[in-house]
Amino acid sequence: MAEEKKKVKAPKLADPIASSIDVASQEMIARSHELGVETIFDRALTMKQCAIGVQGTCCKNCSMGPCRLPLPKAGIEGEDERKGLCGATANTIAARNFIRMIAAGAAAHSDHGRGVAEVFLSVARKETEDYQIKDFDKLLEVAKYLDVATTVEVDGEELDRDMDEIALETAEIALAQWGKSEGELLTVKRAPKARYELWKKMGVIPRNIDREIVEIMHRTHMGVDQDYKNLMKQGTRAAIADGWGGSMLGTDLQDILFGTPYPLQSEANLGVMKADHVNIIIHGHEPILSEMIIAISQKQEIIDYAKSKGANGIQLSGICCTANEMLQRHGIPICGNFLQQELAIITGACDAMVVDIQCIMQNIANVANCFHTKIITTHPIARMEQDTTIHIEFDEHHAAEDAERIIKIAIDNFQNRAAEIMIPKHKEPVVAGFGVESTEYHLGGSFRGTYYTLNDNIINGRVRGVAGVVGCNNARTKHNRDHITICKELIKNDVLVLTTGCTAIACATEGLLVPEAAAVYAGAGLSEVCETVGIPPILHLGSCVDNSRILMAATEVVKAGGLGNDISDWPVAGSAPEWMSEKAISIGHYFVASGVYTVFSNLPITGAPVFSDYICKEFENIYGGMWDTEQDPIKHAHLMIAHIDKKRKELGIDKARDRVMMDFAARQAL
Ligand code: SF4
Ligand code: MSK
Repeated sequence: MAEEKKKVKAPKLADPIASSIDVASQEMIARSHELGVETIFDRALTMKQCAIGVQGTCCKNCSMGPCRLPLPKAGIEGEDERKGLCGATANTIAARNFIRMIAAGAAAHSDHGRGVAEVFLSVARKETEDYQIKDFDKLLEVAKYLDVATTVEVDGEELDRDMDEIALETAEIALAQWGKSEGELLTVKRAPKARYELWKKMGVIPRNIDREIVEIMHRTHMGVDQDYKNLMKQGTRAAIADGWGGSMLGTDLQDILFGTPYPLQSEANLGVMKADHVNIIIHGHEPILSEMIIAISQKQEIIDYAKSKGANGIQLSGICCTANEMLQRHGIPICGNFLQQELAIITGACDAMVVDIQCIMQNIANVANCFHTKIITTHPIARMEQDTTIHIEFDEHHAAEDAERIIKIAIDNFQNRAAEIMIPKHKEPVVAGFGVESTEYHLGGSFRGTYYTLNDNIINGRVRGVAGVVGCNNARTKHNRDHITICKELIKNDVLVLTTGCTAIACATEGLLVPEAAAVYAGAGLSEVCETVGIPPILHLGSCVDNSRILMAATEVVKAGGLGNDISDWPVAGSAPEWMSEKAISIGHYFVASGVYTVFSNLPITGAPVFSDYICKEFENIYGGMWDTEQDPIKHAHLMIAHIDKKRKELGIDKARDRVMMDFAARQAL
């Protein structure tokens, strides 16, 4: 009886308008309520954050804890006497937690990179025919920085070396970067000389990729490293191993295997799904999977098979970074970013969501159970416990076969759709696929490709500076609001934006990744440059691992001259406004270690003010880059602009912004 009297509480439902700035997402959140399907937007109302965890001062590194050291409401007066059972201070705990996030993020990126290196080695050994080398120029470039000879001397004559030999040696040396027993990570030498020398002086050159991650886990174990500065030294070394190692190799080897991206056109947002097609959404990170699905889905017999089941064709689209990978190399449309993964299923038109690794919410399996959607996991390290999901392990040795099986499951499932589907109409055109090479080409042309044109426009003030705006969505923030507000504010103030990850997808769905956006949103100087060269004011540079493209673009600017000797000298800033993943902390920290002033919406360090001051202030004196936090998106953008202006002043180019408009002769010169 007592139970009967219990009132059943109505679940709290998220307000669609308050949850996202994206109309397609708002429509789908409302639709989820009509259908009674719970999403992350609803859960964010009931699941509250831990007040101590957000301060970064909860330690659970041994079973005497968790020890919780929140900052007292009144602040700390005099000595900070807070201690865990073992005596660990708030600074030690916050630093240990922070670098464990770096370790997890670096591990995720680097393991992704390792997977690509292994496939590359299989290709070089000719163990698989499903993948081939697509970009031989890139192979030669990578071979060079891995110290692989590209020529041989025969009878005193220098001849080109056999490509198969170069590929094999490059693959072996690339893979060795993860675990070699001596020497240093070869890729870090790609940084500007001054940066490399600084890292050497500070003792933060990585020895190999895996070791730096393992050492973080050791040093943060109970009773090991108890000095927040020394802990951050290791955090810095691991972050460099990620950005200039695992991620950089991941990007470069993907370019070798799947092609270096060049600008192309496509569309973005949930509206790219087609009611009369088999919709296959690929979600995750590794293009090893998506490349093969793209190739097989374009085969005539597969299209005919889809037609035999009543569909008009196959529509592929992507969520999260796989979306960026498929977009930048093939123009496959983007379905959405991190917070749209459940919403794509709620359309009722997703016949299969194929996932690999990272950023896949476990709840998609529950949402899929309310529809006909098949969730197909493909990676041995990322399975789901729900028995309604299907696991098809993807392997480079039988990749084409696996891809065909996956696509056929989706096609067969087309007939199981319920009558009522609802796909939002909204989608925007997008131009994506910018990289170090294509930017050089755009700015200098094929015969005199150079970054000098960009430098010149920074020096003359048409382009005030460059910002890398990257990272995730976060259900604690209105979906896409901060990405868009910050990016618009930056371009309005003549700052050219380079973007990757879920920020890039937010910009795509907002219509900011087309050249026409320059005239509408960019300041006069930036818009002149964009219109003359024919580029958008925000350049899509790919996925999360492709943040290494931003590092290399920054290095090319230094090499082109006129803006100092190091990345920390020129007007550049970084941001991740809606971050949630540990990968973002690793990315942010390799930006900082590379000399970039980097602003996040918040960081789990506020409970340890001394440690916080160390990475948010003192770090600039050491590395020329530092962390900062700001939640208000307009203030956030202006912190970046203020830093850009500070660097312009230091370079003595601050007066150049009082310039005249570009005349015809200047346009011709450009
Ligand atoms: Fe507490 Fe120290 Fe154990 Fe952390 S390591 S849980 S601070 S006793
Ligand atoms: S997918 S890491 S939510 S960017 Fe790279 Fe998006 Fe962040 Fe995942």
